[in-house]
Amino acid sequence: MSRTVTIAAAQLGPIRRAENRASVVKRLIALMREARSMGADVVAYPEAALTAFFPHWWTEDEAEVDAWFEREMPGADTLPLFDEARRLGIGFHLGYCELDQSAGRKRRFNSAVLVGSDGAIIGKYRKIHLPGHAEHRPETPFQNLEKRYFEVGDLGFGAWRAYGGVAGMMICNDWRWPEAYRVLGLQGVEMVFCGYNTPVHHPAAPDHDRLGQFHNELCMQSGAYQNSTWVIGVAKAGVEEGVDMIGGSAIIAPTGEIVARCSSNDDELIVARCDLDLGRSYRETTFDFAKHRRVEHYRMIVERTGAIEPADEAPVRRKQGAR
Ligand code: CDV
Repeated sequence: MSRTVTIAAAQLGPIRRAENRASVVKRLIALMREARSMGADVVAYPEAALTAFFPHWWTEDEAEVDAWFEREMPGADTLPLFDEARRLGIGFHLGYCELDQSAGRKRRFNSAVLVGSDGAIIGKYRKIHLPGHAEHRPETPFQNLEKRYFEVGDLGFGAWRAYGGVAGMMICNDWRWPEAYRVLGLQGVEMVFCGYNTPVHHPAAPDHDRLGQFHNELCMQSGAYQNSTWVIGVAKAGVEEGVDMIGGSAIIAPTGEIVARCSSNDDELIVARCDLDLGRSYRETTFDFAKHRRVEHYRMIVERTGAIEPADEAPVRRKQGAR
């Protein structure tokens, strides 16, 4: 029996700083309806998809910071998205900023959830690789204050039974790190969802600017190929409050080939029929991890140099009741 899942990537154009959640959720629902009408089983949205990308601005006002975050998922503003998914029978992946109080103190994360076609949350991920800086840099045209506004995610790189296969998540800067893909690959992941907000300009290294789109595709294509998985990269694109962000949302096959790519810097949908068995011929030959990886040698190098940490090889978390 063939295992195909039709996946849509819903790129977003800029979100205005003053745009409220209701307006953004309307945009997300319009894209979800379009995705369903094109036969999609699941639609993926970008990183921090509910607001403008506020880590580009410095503020010391706690209340102003908190206003960018969701205290619950779904909450009153996002419930219509969950209801519409259930009504249409479509799953989704959503990046958002999470304010968590469960540890007895306020914690803020850059998070994402996988939601089933029944509207139930299947899994949650909290971004691990937080780029940028924590201190105020008023001399730059915009800032990358993720280290100020978020804590490092504490949930690891999980994988879940979802959408007829095994799905994992990472968020933006994570995709530049092969370890992130490999920890998912070790869990047999077949689809990796990754939302991003990537500015064209890199204030700390402007000579990288011309390569932004190339690095984007380089990371997604090598991550897909080396781990025999589909990768769904979804951008927030266009000029958002003066910050020009790359688009180029794409769906990449386990062959490493891009099978669909956005062409605008606005709200735009791309759809691909993804054969989840396509990765098998790579997983069982070139990238048969059990046969060909040389973990003992990697460990030896790690122990000798102390340069890097060995990867976490946690087993896949199987969610009861998930497809
Ligand atoms: N949102 C991100 O993680 N953005 C980073 C930028 C700041 C370099 C990225 O890796 O695309």
